Amino acid sequence: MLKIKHFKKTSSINEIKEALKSDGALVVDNILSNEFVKKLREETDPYMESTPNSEDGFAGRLTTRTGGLVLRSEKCRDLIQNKVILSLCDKFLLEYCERYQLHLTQIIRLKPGQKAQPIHRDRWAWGPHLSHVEPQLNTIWALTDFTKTNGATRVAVGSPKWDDKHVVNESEIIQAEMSLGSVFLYSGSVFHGGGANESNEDRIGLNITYTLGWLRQEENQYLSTPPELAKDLEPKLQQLIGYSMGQYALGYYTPPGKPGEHPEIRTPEYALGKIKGTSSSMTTEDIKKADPKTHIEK
Ligand SMILES: O=C(O)CCC(=O)C(=O)O
Ligand SMILES: [Fe+2]
Repeated sequence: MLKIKHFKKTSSINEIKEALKSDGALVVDNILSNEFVKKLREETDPYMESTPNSEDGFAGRLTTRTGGLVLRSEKCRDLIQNKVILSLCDKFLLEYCERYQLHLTQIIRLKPGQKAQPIHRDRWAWGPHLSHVEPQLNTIWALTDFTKTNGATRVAVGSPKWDDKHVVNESEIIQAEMSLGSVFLYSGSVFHGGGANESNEDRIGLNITYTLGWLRQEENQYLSTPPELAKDLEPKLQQLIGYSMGQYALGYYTPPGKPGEHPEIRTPEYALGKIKGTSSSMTTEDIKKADPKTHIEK
């Protein structure tokens, strides 16, 4: 019988990582208190309520999707930096990159009557090019209970290695039921989709996702959180949203201006008014590769 593994916030990160790798999806139960979720809802509900329904069948015509949450919600900023999730990102994503980054923040509200979303892999956002790496770690924080009837996410447990052309059968799908304050974790490679909301209430989840530092982010964080606003965020968050080098050579810029007005070739931190921003967070390996002398055989 199909089963989604459930963990506690105190479970071993290695065990959670192994489940994420093999099954592609799992639930960590009851991480957030009701009080935390209430505060988060107070911050974000006004934005959610004024969001119109999405306009296509994939995003959901009875679904609202509300983004830009780095600036809109302090509690969302806390969740982006949640210690359990970031420790898992360290183990799960650093296999394929030197730094990972925030991919998107989005409140997904399935209204009553919303049909099930087509089954897909989130890594298809980049097309079919990434079957050889795991590009993504995803969370959906339950801001309401997620039940079979209100549209708990449908997932093909164990599907990360299936061929892209696999046509997923109903018998391969199970729903990620969880209570408010729990989090559904899934990879970029697992087949999944939002469920059908056959209840009378909204199903609300906060989707926060992370990706490799050398890939393009789904939500353009530099436009959602421009430098003049990003400069007041905590350093860890600035780094996660992209105001840091992706790895050696990825993400530098030259400030615009008259000849000689600004220095050349700065790291993104410079745009936040930081004095740092002159070196490119090179790793030892990168330096070796960059210096031809290190390739001379002794
Ligand atoms: O809302 C959900 O349960 C999943 C949504 C999803 O997979 C997506 O929009 O890519
Ligand atoms: Fe998805």
